[in-house]
Amino acid sequence: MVFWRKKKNATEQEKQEQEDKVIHHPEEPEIEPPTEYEAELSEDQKHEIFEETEEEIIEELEETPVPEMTREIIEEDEELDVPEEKQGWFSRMTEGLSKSSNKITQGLTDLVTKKKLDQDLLDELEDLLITADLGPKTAAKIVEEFGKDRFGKDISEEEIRLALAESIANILTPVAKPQTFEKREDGKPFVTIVVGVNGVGKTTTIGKVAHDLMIAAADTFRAAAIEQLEVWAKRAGCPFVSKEIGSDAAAVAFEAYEKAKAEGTEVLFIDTAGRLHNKANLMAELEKIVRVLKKQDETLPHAVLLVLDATTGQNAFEQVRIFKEMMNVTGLIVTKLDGSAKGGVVVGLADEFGLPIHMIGVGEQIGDLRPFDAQDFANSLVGANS
Ligand SMILES: Nc1nc2c(ncn2[C@@H]2O[C@H](COP(=O)(O)OP(=O)(O)OP(=O)(O)O)[C@@H](O)[C@H]2O)c(=O)[nH]1
Ligand SMILES: [Mg+2]
Repeated sequence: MVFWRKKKNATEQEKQEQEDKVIHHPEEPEIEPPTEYEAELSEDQKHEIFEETEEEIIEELEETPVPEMTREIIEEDEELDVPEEKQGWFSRMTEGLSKSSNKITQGLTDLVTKKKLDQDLLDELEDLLITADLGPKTAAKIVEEFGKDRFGKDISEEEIRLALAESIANILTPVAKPQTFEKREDGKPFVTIVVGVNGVGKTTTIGKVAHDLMIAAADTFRAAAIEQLEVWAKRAGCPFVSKEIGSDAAAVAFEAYEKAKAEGTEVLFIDTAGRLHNKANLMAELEKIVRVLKKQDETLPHAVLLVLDATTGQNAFEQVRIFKEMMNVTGLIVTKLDGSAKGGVVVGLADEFGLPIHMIGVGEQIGDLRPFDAQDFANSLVGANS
């Protein structure tokens, strides 16, 4: 029998418990592989995890309509007037970011009652940026830069807004790197593993980009998760690899890579579970996927994308730290900026980690996931025009 024993190093244990909380949201039921833990789950949980029918999944997905996008339609779209398309996306992003930008713009209006820039005004501006989730370090840096040449001078709200947009764009520009899926010279598939805690939008994100690629369901914990991805794959018309619930996630990755190679697929996306019980389980599973892929080709995976949910705000920093410890995270995707007043977190993440930000999600439809543009994002966030 195994007894739970307090570790000698209590701080180490506390750290682990803290990290498990970040990995596993406290409101989520604790879920382990069904073979060992099924008996401990309530009927409702069992239904949610194992018995969600295809109809229920489709119904859930249909609440977020997914346009039928074919390669032809995308190419037609690309040939259309670019500025108009860009304008369309910009207004969608601005609308999506409105909760975050309202916080900043309303804060600015309340703040600028005086004309001269003094220390009080700078302090208030710093507080405002902190409440907008940019994080204390980044807020201090922006405010310091802002105050440099302007201290004691007259200042208008518009001037502050433009200066903020510029500072934010300067922070974001080095990390704004749309991911390109160019054909590899060796003719083998470009392999991307998608990781992140539960519910951040991994599966949906893969569904949104899934054109001309193959996707593999290496989240083998829930039947619903596999079916959810299969529905997306069918809609996107791309090949899909999965195994039954409870099977080895690394085996799915292995088989998917073999298949992608044999079929000459250019890009393979591997979805992973976020819903694991603790960091140790998650780490073991992700490490195994990587190990198994590396056996096939030492250069695999070519990318590890960490998906973050903007609504979690400052918690996203902790998630990046933990996942960076576990994997060689090559880039970030930030989702749910539409439902969040915490869009400023993107700026803090860029400043703190310098990891490429490839895409952002401002809604549940395919067109709501787009390459990340620094200047547009900065302008949207502070309510400045493009
Ligand atoms: N509003 C909004 N919702 C989103 C966005 N991206 C994903 N979602 C929704 O977030 C929910 C969770 O998304 P999933 O893709 O299932 O998340 P996941 O990371 O795969 O979750 P697990 O498989 O449980 O780890 C779904 O209802 C999505 O429609 C976004 O950019 N905006
Ligand atoms: Mg998923």
